[in-house]
Amino acid sequence: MDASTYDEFGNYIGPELASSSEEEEESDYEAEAVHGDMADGPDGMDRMDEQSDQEEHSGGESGGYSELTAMARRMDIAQTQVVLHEDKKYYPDAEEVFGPGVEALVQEEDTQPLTEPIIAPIKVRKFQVDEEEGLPDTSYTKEFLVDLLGYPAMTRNLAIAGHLHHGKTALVDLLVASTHVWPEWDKAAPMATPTTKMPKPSEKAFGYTDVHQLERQRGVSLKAMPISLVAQDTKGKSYALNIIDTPGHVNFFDEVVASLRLADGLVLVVDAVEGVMANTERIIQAAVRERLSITLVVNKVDRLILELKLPPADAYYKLKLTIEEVNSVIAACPLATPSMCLSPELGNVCFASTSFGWCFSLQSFAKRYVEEWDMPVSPKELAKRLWGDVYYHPERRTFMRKRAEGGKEAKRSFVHFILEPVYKLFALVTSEDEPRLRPALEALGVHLRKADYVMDVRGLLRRVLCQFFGPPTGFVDMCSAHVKSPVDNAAIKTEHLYTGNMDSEIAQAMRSCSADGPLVISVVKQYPSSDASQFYALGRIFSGTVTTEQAVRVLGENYTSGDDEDMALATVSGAWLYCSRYKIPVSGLSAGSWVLLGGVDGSISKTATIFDTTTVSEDDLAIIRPLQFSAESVMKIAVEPVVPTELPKMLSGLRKIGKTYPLVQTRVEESGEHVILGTGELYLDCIMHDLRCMYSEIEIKVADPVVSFRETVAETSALKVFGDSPNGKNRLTMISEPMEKGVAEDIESGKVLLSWPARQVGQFFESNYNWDILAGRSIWAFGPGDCGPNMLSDDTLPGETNKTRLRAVRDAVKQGFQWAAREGPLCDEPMRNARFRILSAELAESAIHRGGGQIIPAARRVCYSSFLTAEPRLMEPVNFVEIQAPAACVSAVYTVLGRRRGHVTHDAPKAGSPMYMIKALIPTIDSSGFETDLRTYTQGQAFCQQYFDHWQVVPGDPLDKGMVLRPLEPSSGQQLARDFMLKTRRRKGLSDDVSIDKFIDDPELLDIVKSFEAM
Ligand SMILES: Nc1nc2c(ncn2[C@@H]2O[C@H](COP(=O)(O)OP(=O)(O)OP(=O)(O)O)[C@@H](O)[C@H]2O)c(=O)[nH]1
Ligand SMILES: [Mg+2]
Repeated sequence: MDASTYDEFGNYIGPELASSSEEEEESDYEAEAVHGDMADGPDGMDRMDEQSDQEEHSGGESGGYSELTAMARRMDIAQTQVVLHEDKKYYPDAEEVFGPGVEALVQEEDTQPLTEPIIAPIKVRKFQVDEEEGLPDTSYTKEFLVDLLGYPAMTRNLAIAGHLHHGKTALVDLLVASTHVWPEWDKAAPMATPTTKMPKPSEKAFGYTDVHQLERQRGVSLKAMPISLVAQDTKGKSYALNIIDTPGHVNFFDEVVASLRLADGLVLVVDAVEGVMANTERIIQAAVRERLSITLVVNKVDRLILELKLPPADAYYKLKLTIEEVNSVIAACPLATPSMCLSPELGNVCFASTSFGWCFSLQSFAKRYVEEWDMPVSPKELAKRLWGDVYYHPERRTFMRKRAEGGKEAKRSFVHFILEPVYKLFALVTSEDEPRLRPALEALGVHLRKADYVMDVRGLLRRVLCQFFGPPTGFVDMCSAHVKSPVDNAAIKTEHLYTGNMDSEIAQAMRSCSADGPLVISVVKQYPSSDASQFYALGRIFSGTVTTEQAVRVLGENYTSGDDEDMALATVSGAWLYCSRYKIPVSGLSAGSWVLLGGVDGSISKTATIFDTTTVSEDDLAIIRPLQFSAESVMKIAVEPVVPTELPKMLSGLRKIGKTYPLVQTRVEESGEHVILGTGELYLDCIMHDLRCMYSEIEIKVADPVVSFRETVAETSALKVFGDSPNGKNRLTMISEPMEKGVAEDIESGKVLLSWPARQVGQFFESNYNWDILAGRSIWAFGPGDCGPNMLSDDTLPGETNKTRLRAVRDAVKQGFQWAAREGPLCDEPMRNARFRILSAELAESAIHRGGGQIIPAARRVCYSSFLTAEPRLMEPVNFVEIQAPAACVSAVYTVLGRRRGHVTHDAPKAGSPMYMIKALIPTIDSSGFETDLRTYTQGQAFCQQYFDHWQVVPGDPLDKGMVLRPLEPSSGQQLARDFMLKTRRRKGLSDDVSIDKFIDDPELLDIVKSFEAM
């Protein structure tokens, strides 16, 4: 033993002894292996055999043996080596169990709530009904429809509108059922009117255009939905109809306004029993404003027969009355012309009972007679004699204007030829059973299956009437004759809507509805996909042809030629014809059609104008006017996510809400509160549904609904107030006063515009309000915005004020005024009906001392101080309510209204119906819950519709500190103004009191103002 190879403790420290130790191990292993094999018995023998087999196979004895031994050795090492506790493996890892690519997470505690499944099922997000099997079968080919749309003269763009539940969707259903394979319609029986009988679920037929989840749950249309189809008139000529079915609920009037923008003609649907209602009037007014032709469908004629049980002669009077009511509303519109008058013999009125599947015009009915009786007159000539005071004398077989002839009374031709046969058909089907009914029907050319005869009477009636009247060709006649085609209407629409130069190439192409001109599309609405993940834009092509993959410019509502911030470039990713439940993909569509575009919605918030990028130069661009609603969003709710970290989700949801609801406004208040402004309770309810379920899927807290207010002045400022700029080198003196009644409304409705030459503005005020011509000319601004109901005018005298300097700071003063008008001093709400007059201005000599930074705040402060010295008042919105109730409930209606500060303005029975019509005004803040209250008090017999009507001054002085407000007690009378102001201020995080000290620096002036206040 070599001592140098060992240390003092006897451990070996010499060179490695690899070979010898390996040999030793090897020999040990051999011995063990042999030993082990022997001990294994028959098994061991088997293994030996296998080994020898393998060896033979591998072809080398020594090689195979050494491999085997190496393996055995490794196993042995694995078995004998010491493994640390932490390296020990007790369980297989995830990869061994589940395969490669699986990640296993180990969590100390359960982070998932028990209510959530560990492996959640895949969620299908679907919020609207689509055709399940792609495109449905139709009586025409889709290619034919698209080709026909290429001929604008053969196209009609129609908006179907009317009061709530007057049967608009059912009218569209009738057109769909006559052109589409629609099993749902065939199965469903017509429902009884909702007031008389609740339908069984199996009977329930959903409108083809009611596709939104909520529309089906509530049985009311909420969104305007388009459909394009081909229909034939009485001569068999095909027309491509682009139809948009609009909601009838007053809260969704914005959808109607957007639809009217797309259309060339309005198809007004009126219930024959209810007649003209509040929303019918508003729709007519909006259509006249949009310069559309109006046609009428008097619907639910069956109610006169089955419900009111009127004799045919009285039914004629009721129908006539309904048409006259519509005519009188049209005639009352300022822009209406006598040519808009409606009458069945002119062909612009149809009669229908859409749930029983028929709709006819006099001409289509006359055609039946002419064909069946082989009459020697044209249907048009006969139709002229079927309405009005024309009587048919059967003995003489002539039509006469005189009722009695030779002592015999003749029947009115409409009653004789139309109503009586229809009544007889109703009587026949409802009273006879199959053995007698079948031959009678066969004689009329109505052939039914055996199964049809065992249906309930409503179902059978519909089968019979559907076959008897056939497809609604009379309706197509009416639309083709009385609604202008997109080519014929192009000039009117362009002149009415286009804001650009009317002599430009674009305007010329739009006027001629040219398919080869530059592309111009007016986008009015956006629709979410059925899973609400993306948006499509629906628009009308004014000129040019849109194709997929086309590069376009999208101009928003704020685009002007000087400010192109609101313009974006986009590529059309897809173009479709939108048919509510299905979309027909098209490679291109040309002027006059409606198109649904994909890929362009990114920058669109409400409406937009689309131009192509190639043919039009940027200087020629101008937008198509944004929608003008006569309604206003005054009801307000504040929203907040339950989990604060989910705020971004809510904000993105709010953006999407803004895209799909034309009139909704969302904004953040100074206090950080997110508020949504809508037109009414149902509107806000639907928004909350969409926000919670479709667009954000989070829990959201909602505050009680409140309303927005306006701030105004009741008197002229008590004294001239002045305000200094921060550097003390400029001084503006102003007074504030209320404007005459009607000025604010004229400004808002655009009857007077500041873009007019000053002389014209002066003349407007001179002729309408008896103003001095100079007073009109000195108007500087309306505000807030271009059409805000407040005014700033320059009443300085040239001798006292340096006019040149004042003109130089004009923009800054206007900005200060705009700011003040947007956020009033009482509770940060916009001002209304206030006129600010600049009486004098002392301005710094050098321009540097009178920059925007000095003048804007000074102008704002002096607006505020003059406002506060002019008896400031709060204004609240007031709703118009129309209530329909049976006579017995009228007193209950008065009681409910009385408890909510409402008062009745009109109360009379509705002619030709058992109902009473009550018209009333009710402050919007007290209107939430009114409908429920009314139903409760009248056992569900009264129906109401309400919409914003006007602004009204709240009683009381909001600044009167003497008013004692008791917490938890409702305020009344003169306390209201202060109560509303304080509550609004608190909600917005403002201090309780409005102090004028903030706006007046000069101590002397302040003393005088305070002494006035104390008086
Ligand atoms: N008696 C009768 N009832 C009808 C007729 N047409 C529709 N209805 C019923 O009137 C109710 C409303 O029909 P819709 O077609 O949804 O009416 P709408 O005008 O589209 O309603 P909104 O869009 O919600 O304003 C339904 O209960 C229909 O069954 C009709 O011709 N006669
Ligand atoms: Mg509807």
